[in-house]
Amino acid sequence: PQLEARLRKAIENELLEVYYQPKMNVKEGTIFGVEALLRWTDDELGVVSPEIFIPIAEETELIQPIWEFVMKTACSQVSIWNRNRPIPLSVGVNFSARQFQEPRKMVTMIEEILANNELRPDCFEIEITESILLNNSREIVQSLRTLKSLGISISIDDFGTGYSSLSYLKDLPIDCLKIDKSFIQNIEEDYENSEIPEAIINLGRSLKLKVIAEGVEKEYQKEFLLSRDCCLMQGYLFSRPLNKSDFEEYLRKQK
Ligand code: G
Ligand code: G
Ligand code: MN
Ligand code: NA
Repeated sequence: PQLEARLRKAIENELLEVYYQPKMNVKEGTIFGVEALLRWTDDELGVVSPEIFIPIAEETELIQPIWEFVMKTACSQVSIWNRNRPIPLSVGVNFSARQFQEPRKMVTMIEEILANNELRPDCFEIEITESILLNNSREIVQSLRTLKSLGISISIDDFGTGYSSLSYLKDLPIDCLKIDKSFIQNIEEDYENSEIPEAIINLGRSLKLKVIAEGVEKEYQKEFLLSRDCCLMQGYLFSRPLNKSDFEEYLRKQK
């Protein structure tokens, strides 16, 4: 309850900030997109991890204003960055199950926010976990199809850690699998423990889905992924999530 009250204050006082982590095409040596990640620095508590406050926000109605804040901030920011780029960046936003309780409202709001910020729908990506799809009500499936028809991409976050069946991969309009970082971090220097990421890469290829590896920290993990022709990566090896100005600096250095 105390944390909830502070979170409420933090939203009012605009203490939440969106950070950006680059998504790399390592083969081409380019950044093709970013993931928006929320950060909260509280006056008294210091930095509070989203792993702590997102679950609290989900239990209350606070997840809605938080989601709208991340959506608006990230979409307007990436739209501005894209003005100076020959190939636009895509932006991935993490969605929680709560958004899918009112799927039609969610779709309307996404359309509105993209239009208001002049962000192309094909530059927008929603990141959802498998658990959201466990409840594949007709309404959710319909809303995913609508999003897809608008040109929006749908990525499965933390792929491989849910306990869901794989049948949804064929039935739903999924574009991309994000290999959970735990699998990538287990890959050792001699490529020991690489069976699961390898299997996910092959699964993605068979189903014609994009596959991105998360949590790449070591050069040899990158080399393993490249050797299996998985070129899309995200992780501290390339960059931590950065605030707006640090990310702009990072973009400048890339040129
Ligand atoms: O960036 P970090 O590793 O601290 O994030 C921890 C967890 O919080 C991750 O599971 C991440 O998906 C989640 N998270 C970060 N930002 C957001 C957000 O804006 N919305 C939601 N729903 N989850 C987020
Ligand atoms: O659950 P989701 O994939 O949305 O959250 C991604 C989380 O992983 C974020 O909290 C982000 O800060 C974190 N992260 C990103 N890259 C790395 C990495 O290379 N190593 C570790 N340990 N965490 C990472
Ligand atoms: Mn994510
Ligand atoms: Na993840």
